[in-house]
Amino acid sequence: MKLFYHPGACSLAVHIALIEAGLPFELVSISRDKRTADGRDFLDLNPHGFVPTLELDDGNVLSEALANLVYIAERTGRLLPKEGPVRWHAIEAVSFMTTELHGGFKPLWKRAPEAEQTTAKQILTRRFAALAAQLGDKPFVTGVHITIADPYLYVMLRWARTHGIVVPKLLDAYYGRMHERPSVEKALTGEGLG
Ligand SMILES: N[C@@H](CCC(=O)N[C@@H](CS)C(=O)NCC(=O)O)C(=O)O
Repeated sequence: MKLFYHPGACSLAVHIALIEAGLPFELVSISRDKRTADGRDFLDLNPHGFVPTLELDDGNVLSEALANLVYIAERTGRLLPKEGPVRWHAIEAVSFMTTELHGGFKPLWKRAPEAEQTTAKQILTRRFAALAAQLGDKPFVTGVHITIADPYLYVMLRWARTHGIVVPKLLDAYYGRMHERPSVEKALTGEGLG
Protein backbone atom coordinates (compact mmCIF):
# COMPACT_ATOMS: atom_id res chain seq x y z
CA MET A 1 0.00 0.00 0.00
CA LYS A 2 1.14 3.55 -0.74
CA LEU A 3 0.28 6.71 1.19
CA PHE A 4 0.50 9.91 -0.85
CA TYR A 5 1.28 12.84 1.42
CA HIS A 6 2.54 16.37 1.91
CA PRO A 7 4.78 16.88 4.97
CA GLY A 8 2.71 18.02 7.96
CA ALA A 9 -0.57 18.05 6.01
CA CYS A 10 -3.72 16.23 7.14
CA SER A 11 -2.16 13.11 5.58
CA LEU A 12 0.06 13.03 8.68
CA ALA A 13 -2.97 11.69 10.60
CA VAL A 14 -3.26 8.74 8.22
CA HIS A 15 0.49 8.23 8.40
CA ILE A 16 0.34 8.02 12.22
CA ALA A 17 -2.69 5.70 12.05
CA LEU A 18 -0.87 3.32 9.65
CA ILE A 19 2.01 3.06 12.10
CA GLU A 20 -0.28 2.67 15.13
CA ALA A 21 -2.19 -0.09 13.31
CA GLY A 22 1.00 -1.85 12.20
CA LEU A 23 0.15 -1.93 8.48
CA PRO A 24 3.08 -1.97 6.07
CA PHE A 25 3.08 0.96 3.64
CA GLU A 26 5.26 3.06 1.39
CA LEU A 27 5.30 6.83 1.78
CA VAL A 28 5.12 8.75 -1.51
CA SER A 29 5.36 12.54 -1.59
CA ILE A 30 3.61 14.83 -4.10
CA SER A 31 5.28 17.83 -5.67
CA ARG A 32 3.61 21.24 -6.04
CA ASP A 33 2.85 20.42 -9.69
CA LYS A 34 1.07 17.21 -8.58
CA ARG A 35 3.74 14.75 -9.67
CA THR A 36 4.22 11.76 -7.39
CA ALA A 37 7.70 10.87 -6.18
CA ASP A 38 7.24 7.52 -7.95
CA GLY A 39 6.90 9.35 -11.28
CA ARG A 40 3.17 9.62 -11.93
CA ASP A 41 0.60 12.35 -12.41
CA PHE A 42 -1.17 12.47 -9.05
CA LEU A 43 -4.36 13.75 -10.70
CA ASP A 44 -4.65 10.40 -12.53
CA LEU A 45 -4.89 8.78 -9.10
CA ASN A 46 -7.01 11.39 -7.35
CA PRO A 47 -8.60 13.96 -9.70
CA HIS A 48 -9.21 16.28 -6.71
CA GLY A 49 -5.47 16.36 -6.06
CA PHE A 50 -5.88 15.96 -2.31
CA VAL A 51 -3.78 14.12 0.19
CA PRO A 52 -4.20 11.84 2.03
CA THR A 53 -4.72 9.25 -0.69
CA LEU A 54 -4.05 5.55 -0.34
CA GLU A 55 -3.23 3.26 -3.24
CA LEU A 56 -4.15 -0.21 -2.06
CA ASP A 57 -2.25 -3.36 -2.99
CA ASP A 58 -5.10 -4.43 -5.31
CA GLY A 59 -4.80 -1.12 -7.22
CA ASN A 60 -7.83 0.55 -5.64
CA VAL A 61 -7.29 4.22 -4.88
CA LEU A 62 -8.97 5.53 -1.74
CA SER A 63 -9.09 9.23 -0.97
CA GLU A 64 -10.58 11.27 1.94
CA ALA A 65 -9.02 11.13 5.38
CA LEU A 66 -12.11 9.67 7.05
CA ALA A 67 -12.33 6.81 4.53
CA ASN A 68 -8.56 6.19 4.81
CA LEU A 69 -8.74 6.02 8.60
CA VAL A 70 -11.78 3.71 8.67
CA TYR A 71 -10.10 1.48 6.06
CA ILE A 72 -6.95 1.18 8.20
CA ALA A 73 -9.05 0.37 11.26
CA GLU A 74 -11.15 -2.26 9.44
CA ARG A 75 -8.09 -3.92 7.90
CA THR A 76 -6.36 -4.32 11.24
CA GLY A 77 -9.09 -4.42 13.89
CA ARG A 78 -7.27 -1.55 15.62
CA LEU A 79 -8.13 2.10 16.34
CA LEU A 80 -11.91 1.58 16.08
CA PRO A 81 -14.15 -0.87 17.96
CA LYS A 82 -16.38 -3.02 15.75
CA GLU A 83 -19.52 -1.69 17.42
CA GLY A 84 -20.76 0.47 20.26
CA PRO A 85 -20.71 4.16 21.19
CA VAL A 86 -16.92 4.56 20.96
CA ARG A 87 -17.05 3.53 17.29
CA TRP A 88 -19.76 6.05 16.43
CA HIS A 89 -18.22 8.85 18.46
CA ALA A 90 -14.79 8.28 16.91
CA ILE A 91 -16.31 8.52 13.40
CA GLU A 92 -18.33 11.55 14.50
CA ALA A 93 -15.16 13.23 15.79
CA VAL A 94 -13.18 12.59 12.60
CA SER A 95 -16.07 13.80 10.47
CA PHE A 96 -16.29 17.02 12.50
CA MET A 97 -12.54 17.56 12.31
CA THR A 98 -12.17 16.85 8.57
CA THR A 99 -14.88 19.40 7.82
CA GLU A 100 -15.37 22.04 10.52
CA LEU A 101 -11.84 22.15 11.93
CA HIS A 102 -9.79 21.45 8.79
CA GLY A 103 -12.01 23.80 6.76
CA GLY A 104 -11.61 26.47 9.43
CA PHE A 105 -7.87 26.66 8.74
CA LYS A 106 -8.31 27.41 5.03
CA PRO A 107 -8.27 31.25 5.33
CA LEU A 108 -5.00 30.91 7.28
CA TRP A 109 -3.30 28.63 4.76
CA LYS A 110 -4.49 30.78 1.87
CA ARG A 111 -3.31 33.98 3.59
CA ALA A 112 -6.75 35.55 3.24
CA PRO A 113 -7.22 39.24 4.17
CA GLU A 114 -6.39 40.02 7.82
CA ALA A 115 -10.03 40.39 8.94
CA GLU A 116 -10.94 37.00 7.46
CA GLN A 117 -7.97 35.38 9.21
CA THR A 118 -8.95 36.94 12.55
CA THR A 119 -12.51 35.61 12.21
CA ALA A 120 -11.18 32.17 11.26
CA LYS A 121 -8.95 32.13 14.35
CA GLN A 122 -11.88 33.12 16.59
CA ILE A 123 -14.04 30.32 15.18
CA LEU A 124 -11.22 27.78 15.54
CA THR A 125 -10.56 28.92 19.12
CA ARG A 126 -14.23 28.29 19.98
CA ARG A 127 -14.17 24.87 18.28
CA PHE A 128 -11.03 23.80 20.12
CA ALA A 129 -12.59 24.97 23.41
CA ALA A 130 -15.65 22.79 22.72
CA LEU A 131 -13.39 19.84 21.89
CA ALA A 132 -11.47 20.38 25.14
CA ALA A 133 -14.75 20.28 27.07
CA GLN A 134 -15.63 17.00 25.32
CA LEU A 135 -12.19 15.55 26.05
CA GLY A 136 -12.43 16.36 29.76
CA ASP A 137 -10.08 14.14 31.73
CA LYS A 138 -10.08 11.32 29.17
CA PRO A 139 -6.64 10.36 27.84
CA PHE A 140 -7.97 10.02 24.27
CA VAL A 141 -10.81 11.62 22.29
CA THR A 142 -13.31 8.83 22.93
CA GLY A 143 -12.02 7.38 26.18
CA VAL A 144 -9.18 5.24 27.45
CA HIS A 145 -8.07 3.80 24.11
CA ILE A 146 -6.60 5.54 21.08
CA THR A 147 -8.89 5.59 18.03
CA ILE A 148 -8.78 7.04 14.51
CA ALA A 149 -9.84 10.39 16.02
CA ASP A 150 -6.60 10.91 17.92
CA PRO A 151 -4.03 11.16 15.10
CA TYR A 152 -6.34 13.65 13.40
CA LEU A 153 -6.77 15.81 16.51
CA TYR A 154 -2.99 15.74 16.97
CA VAL A 155 -2.52 17.16 13.46
CA MET A 156 -5.16 19.86 14.00
CA LEU A 157 -3.42 20.90 17.23
CA ARG A 158 -0.10 20.96 15.41
CA TRP A 159 -1.62 23.35 12.88
CA ALA A 160 -3.08 25.46 15.71
CA ARG A 161 0.46 25.89 17.07
CA THR A 162 1.78 26.85 13.64
CA HIS A 163 -0.83 29.60 13.40
CA GLY A 164 -0.57 30.86 16.98
CA ILE A 165 -4.05 29.69 17.96
CA VAL A 166 -4.17 29.35 21.74
CA VAL A 167 -6.00 26.20 22.84
CA PRO A 168 -7.12 25.20 26.36
CA LYS A 169 -4.38 23.77 28.60
CA LEU A 170 -6.13 20.40 28.50
CA LEU A 171 -5.52 20.19 24.76
CA ASP A 172 -1.92 21.34 25.19
CA ALA A 173 -1.40 18.44 27.59
CA TYR A 174 -3.14 16.08 25.16
CA TYR A 175 -0.89 17.32 22.33
CA GLY A 176 2.16 16.71 24.51
CA ARG A 177 1.07 13.13 25.25
CA MET A 178 0.37 12.36 21.59
CA HIS A 179 3.63 14.00 20.54
CA GLU A 180 5.55 11.55 22.75
CA ARG A 181 4.02 8.46 21.14
CA PRO A 182 6.59 6.47 19.14
CA SER A 183 4.17 6.38 16.16
CA VAL A 184 4.04 10.18 16.06
CA GLU A 185 7.79 10.52 16.35
CA LYS A 186 8.28 7.98 13.57
CA ALA A 187 5.73 9.66 11.30
CA LEU A 188 7.24 13.12 11.84
CA THR A 189 10.73 11.77 11.11
CA GLY A 190 9.41 9.98 8.01
CA GLU A 191 8.03 13.28 6.71
CA GLY A 192 11.27 15.13 7.45
CA LEU A 193 9.71 17.00 10.39
CA GLY A 194 11.43 15.20 13.24
N1 LIG B 1 -11.73 16.32 1.87
C1 LIG B 1 -10.33 15.98 1.93
C2 LIG B 1 -9.53 17.26 2.07
C3 LIG B 1 -8.04 16.97 2.09
C4 LIG B 1 -7.21 18.23 1.94
O1 LIG B 1 -7.70 19.37 1.94
N2 LIG B 1 -5.89 18.00 1.80
C5 LIG B 1 -4.98 19.10 1.60
C6 LIG B 1 -3.78 18.96 2.54
S1 LIG B 1 -4.23 19.04 4.25
C7 LIG B 1 -4.43 19.04 0.18
O2 LIG B 1 -4.19 17.99 -0.35
N3 LIG B 1 -4.26 20.21 -0.43
C8 LIG B 1 -3.70 20.29 -1.76
C9 LIG B 1 -4.52 21.10 -2.68
O3 LIG B 1 -5.46 21.79 -2.21
O4 LIG B 1 -4.24 21.07 -3.88
C10 LIG B 1 -10.08 15.02 3.09
O5 LIG B 1 -10.79 15.11 4.11
O6 LIG B 1 -9.19 14.16 2.97
